[in-house]
Amino acid sequence: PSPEAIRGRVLMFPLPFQGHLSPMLQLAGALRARAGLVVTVFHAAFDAPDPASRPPEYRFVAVGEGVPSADLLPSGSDGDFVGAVLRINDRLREPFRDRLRQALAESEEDDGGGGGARCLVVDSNLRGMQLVAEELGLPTLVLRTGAAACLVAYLAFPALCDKGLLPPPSHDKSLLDMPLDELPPLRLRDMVFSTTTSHANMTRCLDDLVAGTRSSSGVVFNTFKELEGPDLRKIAGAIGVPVYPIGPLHKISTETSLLAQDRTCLEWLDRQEAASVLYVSFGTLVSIDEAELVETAWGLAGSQVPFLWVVRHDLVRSSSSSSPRHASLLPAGFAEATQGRGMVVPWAPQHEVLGHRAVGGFWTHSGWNSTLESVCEGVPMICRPRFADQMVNMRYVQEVWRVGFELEGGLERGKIEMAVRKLLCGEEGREMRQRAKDLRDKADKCIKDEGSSNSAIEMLLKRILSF
Ligand code: U2F
Repeated sequence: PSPEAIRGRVLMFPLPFQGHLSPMLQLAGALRARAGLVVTVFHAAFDAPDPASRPPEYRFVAVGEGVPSADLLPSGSDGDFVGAVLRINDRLREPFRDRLRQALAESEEDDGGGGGARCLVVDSNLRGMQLVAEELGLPTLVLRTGAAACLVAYLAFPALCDKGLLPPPSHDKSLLDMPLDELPPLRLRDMVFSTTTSHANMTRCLDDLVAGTRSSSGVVFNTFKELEGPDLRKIAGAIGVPVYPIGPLHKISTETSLLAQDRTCLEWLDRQEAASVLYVSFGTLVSIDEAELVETAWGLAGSQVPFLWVVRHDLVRSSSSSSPRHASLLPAGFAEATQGRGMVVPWAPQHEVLGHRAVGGFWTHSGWNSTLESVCEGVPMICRPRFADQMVNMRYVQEVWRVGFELEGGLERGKIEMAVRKLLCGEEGREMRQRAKDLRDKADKCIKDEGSSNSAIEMLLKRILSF
């Protein structure tokens, strides 16, 4: 829109990880297209989105240039993301105050009659930034990049601690499989969000997250009512602020990938039969060790199923810090054994891959974006969750929506072969695919004119324009 049509500016602060940044930028795209709102995106200095892929009309503001990334990011091979979230909040809060003051002054001047900065949309993990905005009198909205189911689980965390169930008592491992009557279909083990974070840090992180949702002017969810209606209603009752389920965000707004995609895999998919290919990706943060990589490779080879496998440059956690951490670690003989039937890429155009007619299944780590993207294309899943909300997502995929199943036990080639064949070649897999397609149809409807997500966006825009 021309400057005259600008109806204000929305400030955004995503958590500086791809799976959080993408939905925030998709939300930015939707606000821009639907209501002529312009955006300023604050980002940790170490995570500057590539200038070539920044939409030209957005402002990007780096925060904390002097703070070394090593002080913020998860350290070591075990990836303590909760620790990283706490450090990002602690270390970037002061630098953000200055940047925000400056941005508020600038938007008054630059956005003409547009009404200036209306609010800050903050990732739900960035309570520190939200407090700064509140101090400066700016309304805040919270973006939850996970499922509604995940927030329901987070809300139940303190009560399970009070009951002495979390952290799980070490004397009785069988308790881990205990179903939680108040949280079906979750078990106690699904509430162990991290094995690398102290209980004190986990508690602090979740307390902050819940406090942030409660003190906000509303919570935006990348989900839709037809998928998670009961949990969305529970949340609305529990947190007492408006809830806006406007997903699937990747379907209402396109945003260019921040990483270079290997698009040759789409041509390769064009040559494969319908619903024959397994797509394999473990998202942006999960890593595996060298032995697991070898088992995965031979499991895929042994399944005899065509596959497209994303091996990120940092997927493999190496035992020695000096050894290479990329696809060259694939076992000798693997390329020959899978020639013509398998393709390995460092980063795929995932939305297009999942939407390709040749893809019949997705082996995922059950990150929420991947889960939702799979559901939206009618693709059933093999799930291998590792941490955070991924176990919760897996339980809903398996028990509630019944569009996939967990790969149980460790990564072991025989189990992988069986799981892949069950999903791609068996009757159970076919049924899961059918249920996934039913969900896809619901997802398609919810973003149309009378759809639930479309109405939620209208409500959200009204809210933003009222600030
Ligand atoms: C964190 O999840 P991740 O970022 O590890 O995983 P996803 O939520 O599944 O998001 C991965 C995104 O990266 C894209 C893919 C998803 O949008 O389409 N992608 C791609 O474009 N090309 C590729 O080759 C591979 C992936 C966290 F670990 C999870 O527990 C959370 O659920 C999640 C959201 O909060 O963030």
